[in-house]
Amino acid sequence: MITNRTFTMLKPDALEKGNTGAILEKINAAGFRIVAMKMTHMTKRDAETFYAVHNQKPFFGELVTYMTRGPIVVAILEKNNAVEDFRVLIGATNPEDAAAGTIRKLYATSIGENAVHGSDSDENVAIESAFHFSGRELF
Ligand code: 3AN
Repeated sequence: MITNRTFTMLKPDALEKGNTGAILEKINAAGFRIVAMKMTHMTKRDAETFYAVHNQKPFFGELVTYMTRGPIVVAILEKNNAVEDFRVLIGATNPEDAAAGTIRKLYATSIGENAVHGSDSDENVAIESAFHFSGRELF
C-alpha cells in the first residue's frame, strides 16, 4: 500500500551533536514536506510507552535511558510512498549496515544511538503521530 505520510524523531544524539539542521536539510532535499514539527523531551514513561513493543528486549533499559537523556525533534512528513522512501533515506537500524549517503550512515553513532526514527508501517505512522501530536496537527 502506498501512503503519503510518515512519522520521524530526531533522537537525542542527533541534537547533542548539532546535526538537527543537516538532517532536516536532507529530509527536505529528498522531497519530504514537513506537515508538523516540534522539539520535545520524553519522560521515562513516554519512552516506555512509545517503545512498548521492545519491552522484553535486552536493550530496552538502554533504549529508554537514551531516548530520555535530552530533547528530540518529532515531525510528520508527507511524500508519495512516505513510509518506504523514508526508511530508505535513513538506512539500516545499525549504521554499520546502512547504505552510503543515508542519514544513519552519515550521522548515527551505533545501533543503539542511531540518530533518527522512521515509522515502519502505516499503522505505526498513525499511532506514533497521535502519541506526539493532537487535533489539527494530525490533519
Ligand atoms: P528501527 O528504528 O530501524 O525501526 P527497531 O524498531 O528495530 O529499529 O528498534 C527501535 C530502536 O531500538 C532503534 N532505533 C535503536 O535505537 C534501538 N535498538 C534496536 N536494536 C538494538 C540493539 N540491538 N541494541 C541497542 N539498541 C537497539
